[in-house]
Amino acid sequence: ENPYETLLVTRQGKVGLITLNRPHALNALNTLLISELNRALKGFETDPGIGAIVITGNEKAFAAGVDIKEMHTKTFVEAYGSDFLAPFDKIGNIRKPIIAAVGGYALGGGCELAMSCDIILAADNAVFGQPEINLGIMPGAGGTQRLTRAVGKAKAMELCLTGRMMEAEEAERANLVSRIVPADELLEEAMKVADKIANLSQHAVMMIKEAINRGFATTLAEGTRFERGQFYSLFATEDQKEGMAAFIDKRKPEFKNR
Ligand code: CO8
Repeated sequence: ENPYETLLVTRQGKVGLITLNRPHALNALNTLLISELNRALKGFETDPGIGAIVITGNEKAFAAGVDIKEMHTKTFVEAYGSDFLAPFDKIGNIRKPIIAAVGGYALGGGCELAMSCDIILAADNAVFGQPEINLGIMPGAGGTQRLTRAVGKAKAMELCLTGRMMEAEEAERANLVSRIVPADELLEEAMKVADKIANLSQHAVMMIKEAINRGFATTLAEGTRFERGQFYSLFATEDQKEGMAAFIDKRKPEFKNR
């Protein structure tokens, strides 16, 4: 039984699958959805049987932004006082890899949600954009920052300042997405990638995620130093011994997350 109102949450093997489920509103992110998303992510994060997470929407929309109908009457005092976007940041605290499988619209907060994930796989019908400027506001969940780091200043400026939307092909050329797959194969492909990751050594997986993210948040020298420490520490795991022994013995490794 599904305990969520705005999500469908299931698992396949070691992969947790979260499907945003407000199709009548193009999966607009309302307060309930964001809090349920945090709850579902936390559940998978603390579940030792889960090694990777996929977030997806439907064919028409990944998510068309924060729910404008819920947000439009807010005053500055309410917005600032309640810090209503704060729960959004918690997605960044999840240590297991998260794949965004994006079909259709990923706009505003929807694009920001995808960019908060670790890998974006795009269906060939995906559309990305930060159209907030058309509403008289600006991106508020990392759009001006993560988009710029992904696609560079000129394109991020153009997209954020004009609200122009970008189709999958342009998004791939601009390095926003890792690759494009046919829309009807999107979920299957995302699950395959997640399953591959979930069956590797989870210490190494989580440390890679952490090191790449550390590099985004700091300098090259600092990031490299951090990486080196993490690298050495993996020699304390049984999985490193197993992985290397299996290579030498010409067999498949059996990782035990120890
Ligand atoms: N909020 C609320 N409802 C929405 C949203 C949204 N963001 N997007 C679509 N809907 C609703 C529509 O109102 C419509 O509802 P109804 O049937 O009751 O009229 C239904 O979804 C279907 O949408 P459309 O009829 O508009 O579908 P179209 O195919 O004609 O158009 C579009 C699709 C182009 C995607 C269009 O719906 C659109 O422009 N949507 C708004 C996109 C947008 O401006 N997004 C940015 C929102 S602001 C934001 O995200 C702020 C981020 C700040 C930080 C976030 C932190 C979490």
